[in-house]
Amino acid sequence: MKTKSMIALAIIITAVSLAGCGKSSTSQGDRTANALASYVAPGEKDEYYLFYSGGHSGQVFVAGIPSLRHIVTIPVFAPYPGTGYGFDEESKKMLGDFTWGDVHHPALSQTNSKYDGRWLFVNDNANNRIARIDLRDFKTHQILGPIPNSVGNHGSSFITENSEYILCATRFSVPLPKGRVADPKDYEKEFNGMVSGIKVDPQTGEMKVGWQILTPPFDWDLGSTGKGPSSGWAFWTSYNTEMAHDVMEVNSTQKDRDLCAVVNWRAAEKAVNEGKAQMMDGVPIIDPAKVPGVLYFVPIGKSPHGMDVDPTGKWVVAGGKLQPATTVLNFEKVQAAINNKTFEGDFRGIPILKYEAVVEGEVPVGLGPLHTQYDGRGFAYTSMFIDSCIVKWKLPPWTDEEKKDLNKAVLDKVPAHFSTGHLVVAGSDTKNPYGKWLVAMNKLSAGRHINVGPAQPESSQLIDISGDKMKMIAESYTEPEPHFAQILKVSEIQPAEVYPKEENKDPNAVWDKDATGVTRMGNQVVAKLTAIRSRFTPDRIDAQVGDDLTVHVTNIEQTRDMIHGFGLIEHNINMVMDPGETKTFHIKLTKPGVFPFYCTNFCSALHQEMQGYLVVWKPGEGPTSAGATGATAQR
Ligand code: RUQ
Ligand code: CUA
Repeated sequence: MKTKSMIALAIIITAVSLAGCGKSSTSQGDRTANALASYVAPGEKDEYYLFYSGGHSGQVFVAGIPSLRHIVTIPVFAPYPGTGYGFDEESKKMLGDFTWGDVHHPALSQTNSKYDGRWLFVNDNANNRIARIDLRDFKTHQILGPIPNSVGNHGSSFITENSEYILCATRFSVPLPKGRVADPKDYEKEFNGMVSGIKVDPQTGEMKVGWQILTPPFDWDLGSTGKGPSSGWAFWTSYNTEMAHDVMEVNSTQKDRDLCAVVNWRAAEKAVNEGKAQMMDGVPIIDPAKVPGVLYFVPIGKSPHGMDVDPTGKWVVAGGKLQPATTVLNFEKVQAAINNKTFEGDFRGIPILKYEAVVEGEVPVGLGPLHTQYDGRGFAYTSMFIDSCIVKWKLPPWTDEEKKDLNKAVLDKVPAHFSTGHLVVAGSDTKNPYGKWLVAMNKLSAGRHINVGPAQPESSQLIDISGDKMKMIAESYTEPEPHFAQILKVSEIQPAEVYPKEENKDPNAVWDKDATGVTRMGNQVVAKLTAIRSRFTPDRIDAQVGDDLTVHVTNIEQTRDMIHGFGLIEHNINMVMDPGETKTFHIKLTKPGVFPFYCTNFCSALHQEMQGYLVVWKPGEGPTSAGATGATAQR
């Protein structure tokens, strides 16, 4: 979203008036009331989880609401020594060849358009992946991708009403399939974008690529999925309907309207089942020009960004980045226009719905509207990047007076600091939002915090939306860089307290001293250890230079939060095992020496004593026979 021109514009405007929506002043009485509203006293707990995407940190941050305190980081696309993520074999395999990702839009799993508390899905814009976090343990359990024929997985991850699919659209177009090369000068002819349906297993949450819809080379932007009357549909804005390939900030902003996508995903699924797809790189691809009814376009002004379906499923609101208004589509009119073929032409065989036939109105919310959220009481809240504020406005149906002048539908503005990107209202994308809280995720904090040098943190602000007027309550800072977020009521999930011993299916788990030890087969050395306060058993591993060493560590605690780590000196290894968990690492031993290993997670009064030795003998030296090396541990 941070295009140079918008940043430049924002900086200019920020300099002129730091608060585009007027000044906020807080009286002593308000300060006290606001402090109390977000105060969670020692020993008390927050009411909601806030799951922030972590942007190019590759992670997901969990904070509490109303305190806005950061509680935990869930590593997803980048190693995180804090939980040992990316060091053991399983998480290393999930990360593949990548050590970072760009997380944008988290989506909680839904059943019947309500959060069902099972999974959180997040997309990686950079390496075209989707990850699944299980809310039972707040850990990443699957990373799917890179998705074939998909480049720039930004318009993602939008979940359907019953978590049937994660829907994704490409930000970038390239010659397809991946690996084919063409000159960007031939962009219009040779490049394509794609909409992907990622199928989610209803029992396990396991994702696989279902099908894809080939699109013209527009840059797809943000989207959302339908419900109620728009059930089975999904929507994306686009920028670059101009199909420019260079000097984008000028060349892709020529037209007053860009074409947004209206996708019938159930029709796409049906077409694939009926054999109407062609395979490309192992995926069934639908050409929407040949399969009518799957894709339609609708023109929206100008370089739009967010496109958000309201809780009733009737209104779809697009933010016009470069137009000072949000455009409200009426899905019933969209449906009628499709049925009556009220088109204003086509683009490469894809019908373009007539703008006047499907738009309910353009609401003059102000400068730089990006994303819109809903409280379920008929009100919409739009983030304003340039005006730096949140605008509350009324959804249709509008009175005649409001229709004549939609300024009258704009009800309230509250300044945000500064340049708001996404915002989230609790439960906005469900059919029954919780309402009450809104969090503005601001791109600039502009020194509102203690000085931390040239780079400044991102700012988040908590706004109470329960009354007629919005109330700015609190602010906090995060690491780079929250984009979207999801809010879930704490009482709706019951995360596990430990991994029960009987559920540990790892074939290399050991629970008894007798099963621990070190064995050798040729140059393969395998150590099976237990960890419990405050010792590893065995606490000595002997091997030789040139050996392949595999170490399995089982934390045999069954007490919550009794976590042990396994850090190995000078070998870049740090595993962390939760109670009942087994983890494995594998290394080739290349240097002789005695390398202490130790518990990295402070676990007990004798945590420091929780240590042992990896003795790497020179070739031909030291104990080599099976069974000999673990003997010292069997005390
Ligand atoms: S984008 S600031 Cu990645 Cu969600 Cu709109
Ligand atoms: Cu175990 Cu520290």
